[in-house]
Amino acid sequence: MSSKFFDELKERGLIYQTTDEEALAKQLENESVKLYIGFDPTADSLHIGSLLPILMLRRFQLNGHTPIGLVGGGTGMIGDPSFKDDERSLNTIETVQNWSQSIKQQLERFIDFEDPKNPAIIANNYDWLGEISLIDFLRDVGKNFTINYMMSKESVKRRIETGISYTEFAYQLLQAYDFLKLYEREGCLLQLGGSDQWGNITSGIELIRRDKEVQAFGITMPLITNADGKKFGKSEGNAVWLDAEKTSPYEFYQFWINTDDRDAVPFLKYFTFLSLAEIAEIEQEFTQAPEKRLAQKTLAKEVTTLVHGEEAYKQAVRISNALFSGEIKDLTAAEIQQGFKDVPSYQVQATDDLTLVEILLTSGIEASKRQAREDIQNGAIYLNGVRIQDLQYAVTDADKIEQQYVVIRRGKKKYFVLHF
Ligand code: 629
Repeated sequence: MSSKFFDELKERGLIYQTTDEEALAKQLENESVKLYIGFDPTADSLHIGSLLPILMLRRFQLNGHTPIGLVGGGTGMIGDPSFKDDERSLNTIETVQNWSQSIKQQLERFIDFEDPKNPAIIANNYDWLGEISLIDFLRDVGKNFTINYMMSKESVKRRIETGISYTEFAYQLLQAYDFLKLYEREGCLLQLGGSDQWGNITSGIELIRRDKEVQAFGITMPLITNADGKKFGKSEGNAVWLDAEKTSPYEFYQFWINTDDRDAVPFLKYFTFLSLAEIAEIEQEFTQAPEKRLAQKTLAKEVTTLVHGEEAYKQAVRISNALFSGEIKDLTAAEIQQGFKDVPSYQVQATDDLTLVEILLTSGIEASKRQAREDIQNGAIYLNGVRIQDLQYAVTDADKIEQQYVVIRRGKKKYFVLHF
């Protein structure tokens, strides 16, 4: 028995491991299954490392199954040791609860609660982990697991040698208990996670089997790697966040546009809802003319629209084009802020109009008056994308984008932003 949906997931490269694949594929084919993925609040936003699992929830929902987004308000108080080299420091309950709230809101944007047939569910494991007594936990959960079983997990093996607290060691039982609770409360029979979650997921399946004599299932997704061997999800060393305040839609768009040629097609399969047939067409055009970057452009369009919406995507394209061509005078102040975030900026206190030479000097763009004049005369200075060679040029309100910004360029691509 195979399932078309499950086969497509495999073809997209989204399946790393499963338990009892045959029985699982059969369930997915014949029934509407409830499934969950957990997200621990370890920051005030999710980053693109969580995007693949989030989109998985949506893929299952689009195929008639019911996704449960679980916020780890309880497990976030403990810290998952899976494949982590070091013990985590504990966060305060206020912090974890604030972060849980943000993460809940982010998850809610990706799954549909209004679907008449299989509306999504959101849950927070603090609701049960915050209440269970230690005695109940040790009797009802702990008794089902031997220390030997818990220590045999790849995810904690390394830490057994280097050191792991009792607290973090117990984590897998908390996650196992969640799966049992979601089975009891919602009839949830399937848990998904990245490949780092295999050990925790199988502990839950084990608990449900022992406690309920029911077969539950697990699926893990591959860890995304870059063809160039760099860590996926980092842009200049920083995480790429889903929160627009932390990573602007323009930066987000740039991250995807910069995808290596070798990764672009696999990423279309992982991160978009385009059909495999549509992706095959794009791949064909892309192979014939990689310099047109059709695969990257499609990827950046789809993912930016998915995460930040159509308007933010269009704005990101406008900013990118403006920066590429130097035609920036039609950008809005908000677009200048996004596009020139990492460019040196200078606060200019101008009551009167200043000449361009004076501005270049007071902002520190040029070291001397002589150098400023020379650069202007040589045609190396651009104001809002327009070359200025007039030594007497005065910067007036008419030059200020929304009364606030003037963008100076020296040479081909050295940018400075003046903020009035
Ligand atoms: C309680 C907590 C559960 C089930 C899961 C969890 C969270 C889990 C975990 N997951 C990672 C996280 O929260 O730590 N113990 O950052 C992260 N996850 C998404 C993917 C992941 C995983 O949110 O599963 O593999 C990243 O791709 O690392 O009852």
